[in-house]
Amino acid sequence: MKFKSPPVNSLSLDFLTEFCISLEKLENDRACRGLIITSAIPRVFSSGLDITEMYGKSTEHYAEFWRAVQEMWLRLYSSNLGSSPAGGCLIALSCDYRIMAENPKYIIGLNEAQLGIVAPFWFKDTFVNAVGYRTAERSLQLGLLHSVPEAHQMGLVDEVVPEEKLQEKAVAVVAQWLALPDHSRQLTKTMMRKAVLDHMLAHREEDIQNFVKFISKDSIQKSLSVYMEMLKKKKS
Ligand code: CO8
Repeated sequence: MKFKSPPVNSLSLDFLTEFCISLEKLENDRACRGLIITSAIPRVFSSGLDITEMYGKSTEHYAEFWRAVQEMWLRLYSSNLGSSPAGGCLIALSCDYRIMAENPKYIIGLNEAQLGIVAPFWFKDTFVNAVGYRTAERSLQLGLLHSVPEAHQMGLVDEVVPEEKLQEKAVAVVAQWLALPDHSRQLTKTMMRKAVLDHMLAHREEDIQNFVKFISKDSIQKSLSVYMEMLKKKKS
């Protein structure tokens, strides 16, 4: 699957809805056992959640958007499909294996704190499960975006390859994962991830209410507006 939503593959409500539909179709296709997620846009895998969906909209819209973000994670984190290497942090973290292209400009991380917002508990759990508690704690508190060598060293990405080798490597990794019987791979994955998935499902509605309440606050809307301005200024 190649993300292609210019300019920077922001995860808007439409994008997330289409992503979930495509994922469901692939899950139901018996011929498809593994999925590689990459970007069709040069230089960017995904810029993360579309900030404009969290800014200046109605509480109903915030609730609908947040449900779609939850749905994307629930589907991907529990997906029966095989490995899905890519960049872009939450989506990548929900995959089984992450391959990042070597490039001094590339960055990856959960930078919510930099926007004046807070990574929800299930983003945090997914991150902790990948890199360990202490590393996640520091990275989340500082809202760090890590360079490629740093991300590799801390285990946020599993492998680094030259850009032109990305697809070839991803195909080789999928083949390695699919060499195992599906049922043992899937049951092992469920064993490793079930607690985190169950925890989120048990608190799903509460999490939507929390998001809507938090994002609707004037102070948080102000932080997002300052951040968006900063993004635009950086450009000019
Ligand atoms: N949402 C909406 N618009 C965006 C986003 C985004 N996440 N990222 C970039 N854009 C816009 C830019 O403002 C710019 O718009 P315009 O053309 O109108 O000026 C356009 O996309 C292109 O962006 P750039 O010029 O910055 O493109 P570059 O190629 O130079 O850089 C980057 C690409 C590195 C991706 C850069 O755009 C960037 O750093 N973006 C911000 C990424 C970010 O901070 N994302 C975090 C979003 S929050 C999130 O995902 C989790 C939220 C959890 C919520 C919890 C609440 C409780």
